[in-house]
Amino acid sequence: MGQGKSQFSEEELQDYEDLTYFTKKEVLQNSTSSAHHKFKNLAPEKVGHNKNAKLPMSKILHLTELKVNPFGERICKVFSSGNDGDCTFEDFLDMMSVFSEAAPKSVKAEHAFRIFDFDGDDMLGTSDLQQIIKKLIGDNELSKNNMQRLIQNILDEADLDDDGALSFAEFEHIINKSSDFLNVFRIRL
Ligand SMILES: [Ca+2]
Ligand SMILES: [Ca+2]
Repeated sequence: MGQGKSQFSEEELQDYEDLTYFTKKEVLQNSTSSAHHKFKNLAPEKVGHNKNAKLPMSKILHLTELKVNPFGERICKVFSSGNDGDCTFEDFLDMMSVFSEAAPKSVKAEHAFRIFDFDGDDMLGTSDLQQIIKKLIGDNELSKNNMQRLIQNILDEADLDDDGALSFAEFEHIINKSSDFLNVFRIRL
C-alpha cells in the first residue's frame, strides 16, 4: 500500500472539504479514522490500486454501522450515484458526511426521508410506512390488523393535512419532536 496522501491532489481534497462536513484530515489521513481509510478497508485489493474504485454494495455493507442498520441497503442505494447501491469513494464520502456528527439535523432529515421513501414519489405513503415498520421489527411478525393499526396511528399523529401520506414537512415535524433521531443517523469515523 502506498502513502494515502499522494493519492489525492490538494485540489480534490479542498473540494471534498468544501462539499462535505469533513476537514481534509478527516477525508484523508494516514490513520484509521479517515473516510478514505474506511473505504479502502472495505476492499483493500481494489482501492489500493485505484482510489476511486467503485465498490459493489455487498462490500459497502461490510461497514459495521451499515451491517447492523436495518436500512443498510436503502442507505447504499440512496447515496449510490448509479442508484444501484454500488458506491464510488465520492458516494461513500457523501454518506459518511451526512452521517457525521457535524451534519445538521435538517440534512440528516432530508436523507432519512429519501431512505424511507422506497418508491421515490417524494411522499411517505402507507406502503413506505409498511416497509419501514417491517425493517424495524425484523423477524417479529405483525398481524395484518396490527400493522394497519400502527400505520393508522402514525398517520393520525403526523399526517397533518389528512391526505393519507407524509410529506417532507410532516416528516420533519416528527423528527423535530424525536430526540432519538440523531442517534440513529450517526456514524463516527
Ligand atoms: Ca413514497
Ligand atoms: Ca400529509
